[in-house]
Amino acid sequence: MNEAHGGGPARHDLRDGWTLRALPAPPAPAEADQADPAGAVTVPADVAGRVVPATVPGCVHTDLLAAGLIPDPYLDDNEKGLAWIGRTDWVYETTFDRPPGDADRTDLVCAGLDTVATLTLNGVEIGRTENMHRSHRFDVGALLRDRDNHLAVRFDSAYRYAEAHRDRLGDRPNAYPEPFPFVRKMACNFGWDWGPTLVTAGIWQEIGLHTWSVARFADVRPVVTVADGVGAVAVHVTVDRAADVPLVVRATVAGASVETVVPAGERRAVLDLTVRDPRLWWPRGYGDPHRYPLTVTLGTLDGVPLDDWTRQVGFRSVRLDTTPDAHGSAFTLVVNGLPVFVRGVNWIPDDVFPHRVTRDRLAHRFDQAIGANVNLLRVWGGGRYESTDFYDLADSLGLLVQQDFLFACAAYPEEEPFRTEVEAEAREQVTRLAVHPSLVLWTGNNENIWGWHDWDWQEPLAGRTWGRGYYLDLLPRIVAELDPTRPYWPGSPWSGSEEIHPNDPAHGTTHIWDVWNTDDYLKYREYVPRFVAEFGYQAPPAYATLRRALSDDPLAPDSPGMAHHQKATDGNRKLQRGLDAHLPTPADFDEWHYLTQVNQARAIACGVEHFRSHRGVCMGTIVWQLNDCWPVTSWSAVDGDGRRKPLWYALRHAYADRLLTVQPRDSGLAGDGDGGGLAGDGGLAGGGGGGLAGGGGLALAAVNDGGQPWRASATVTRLTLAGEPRAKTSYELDVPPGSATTLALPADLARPEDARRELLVVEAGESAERALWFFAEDRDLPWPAATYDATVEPFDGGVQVHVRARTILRDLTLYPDRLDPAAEVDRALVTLLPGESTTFTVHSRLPLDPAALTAPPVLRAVNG
Ligand code: BMA
Repeated sequence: MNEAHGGGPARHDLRDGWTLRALPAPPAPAEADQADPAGAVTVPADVAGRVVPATVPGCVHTDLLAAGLIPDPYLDDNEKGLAWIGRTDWVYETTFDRPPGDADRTDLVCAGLDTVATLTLNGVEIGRTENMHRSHRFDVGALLRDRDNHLAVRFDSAYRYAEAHRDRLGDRPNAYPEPFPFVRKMACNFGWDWGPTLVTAGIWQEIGLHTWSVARFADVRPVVTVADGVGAVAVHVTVDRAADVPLVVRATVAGASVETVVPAGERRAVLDLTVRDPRLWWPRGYGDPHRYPLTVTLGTLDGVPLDDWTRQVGFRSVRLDTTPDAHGSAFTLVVNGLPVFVRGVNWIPDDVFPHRVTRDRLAHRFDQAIGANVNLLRVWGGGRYESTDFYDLADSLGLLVQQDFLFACAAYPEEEPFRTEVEAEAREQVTRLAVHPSLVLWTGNNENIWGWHDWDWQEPLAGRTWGRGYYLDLLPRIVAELDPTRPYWPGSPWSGSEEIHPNDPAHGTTHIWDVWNTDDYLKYREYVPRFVAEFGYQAPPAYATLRRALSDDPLAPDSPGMAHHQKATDGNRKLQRGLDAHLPTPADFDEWHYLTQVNQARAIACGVEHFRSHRGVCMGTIVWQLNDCWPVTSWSAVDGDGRRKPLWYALRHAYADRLLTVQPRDSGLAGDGDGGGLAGDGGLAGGGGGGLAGGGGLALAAVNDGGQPWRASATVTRLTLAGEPRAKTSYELDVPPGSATTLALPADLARPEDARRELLVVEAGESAERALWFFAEDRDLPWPAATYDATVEPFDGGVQVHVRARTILRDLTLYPDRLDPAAEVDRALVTLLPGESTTFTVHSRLPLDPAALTAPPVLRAVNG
């Protein structure tokens, strides 16, 4: 507990002494039982009636796990045996003494209850809640005694609540056979195509007592703008009162200060501050994310302090440019007047049990995002409104954030109690998050407008509500009222108007999922979208992650644990389809593991490099997905144990400021970039297209997302797999900041003599990583068996593995986690030509066996 100091307000955490117990099942209507046998609950004998120590914030699953009453839900198929938890009612209880002091008011403040809760203090019911995404406050002073106050929070089964509303209102179409649209609770808790079904209950955020007198801040909502070198902060304040007296509010930022009196009887005030020439908050890659502390205080006329509030604000402008043009209509994020190409990743809850996601864990994950040259995180709508730690870290790092409102992949009812809950939740979350400069875009939902159009919803809906009123009316009104400087986009995807198909790539944002579901990844090249808000490709997690989570012996793509930790429809068949199209047939599980990871990396690199080569028309890509919430085969770049897959390394390359890439282009497209000059000295003028007939051409694209012009000499060499050059041309690159340019390659480069035995290598000195182009698929190439010399050199904290290629080595990757689960390596997917060398730096505290480190399955290439 924090003790009260003086007579001022104080907060007293209630973290101690909590216990948890399962309640006997309420009598179920006989009919419902028959209709839904899955709904039957059997609490195991050793849990029934047992009082279990509880952690707050926390949840039932993690308490039962800590007490040794359930196995770890993330291991093997333990998930299956735990479905009863979400169908059981639970009660959390604690006792506490009255906080010291003689404050006017004592409130019980719950930052987050998951979800259907009834609160009782000293035997008196003080409130009910039914929304995980809201906080709640109860005036409890009159019920408190000096000692041994008994607080009970009963959680009714979220399933029973949701199913009852579903039965009352009528079911609606949903991508998953679960009732999550009928309860305001994290949707993916009910299972997703990357997540387990573990329906939680508990006090998932802080709970405590707040003592205060006279008045307190109910909300402080700064609206921060900057224009023509002048920053403005309009501080909107709402107070709660215990006494009807005049109040003084003072706000201070960057040396500017302003004070106002809130007269007796009034609850609101707006204070306007002006800051001349503020330092701007810039996204990563554009400048420093400078912030200023904003302090707002509340007091009486005679100077007694009552409340205070401090946050870091940033001066920056943001808008969406959606101007119609020859290609459709744009979707360009403009920050401080500069169009930003979004190099994004989608973010899901980093753990099924969100209280386990500490600030340190977020900081590590953000480091991983930044390390992959990411500049935006999209907080996906099936999870949560992200935490204050999340946003504060993003603010401090200059990472941009897009936050979805919490609706995903289903039709949502707009009837009560949902309409009221959604409105209250949205008002609270917009008010909480609007202060963060990193937040640049609100989105109404994930895929629900698309679903209404394309997923056969309209007939079964038969005119029932599905969420349209939220996305196109309620939510934009709330954002316009409470957060008027920030853009709102009704859906992901959304094309800007109900007249246009919501997933039309030529307008607004698009999700590209046909590639993973039905088509080959080369199909990415058939799209030139304005902004890709989701596209993804699966791979299994790291080997060490699999070995920690699964006891399968041996591991196989379809061994029981692997199968259980693959949640996507036909996931393994889709992985196999991708392998068949591109890579040699894996001989065993280790090869399958490596090749599926390589294929994931190549698929996403193919998409990103293609989309970036169309910079100007396309202004953003958000890869599905950065992270995982447990150990699973998924589209993530970082797995559920936090280990980076090869995709992470591929993203670091594909998302670099300066990107060289070879792209197939019909001759008509050559030179179609959005500016810049790339002059060939090989007898071919930029944009000419040379003698290449349409359809068979290749172009060199150079993309510059840095702030400086990119001037360098680039060479393009056509050579054999044995490294013998066949043709070579040099170009002078001159790519202005924020642009891409393409140049058709001449026939002597673009046309191999033997497609199966040649490749192109593009280099531009130190100014960018090199680009490769193979003329045939790996599965069709006559690879020489990989031969190399490798030496291992220890240093304090790890080893360096030097590899010198004797043959070509395709996508050479080192997996030190196979020897030490904690080991990490600095590079992956390195292609070496004969005679070339590379060094892998491995951080590990264990002595690693040099022989194991330099041979498969730890060190391996496509060709061995
Ligand atoms: C989209 C996402 C997620 C899903 C992913 C992979 O639908 O919005 O709902 O996990 O595709 O299927």
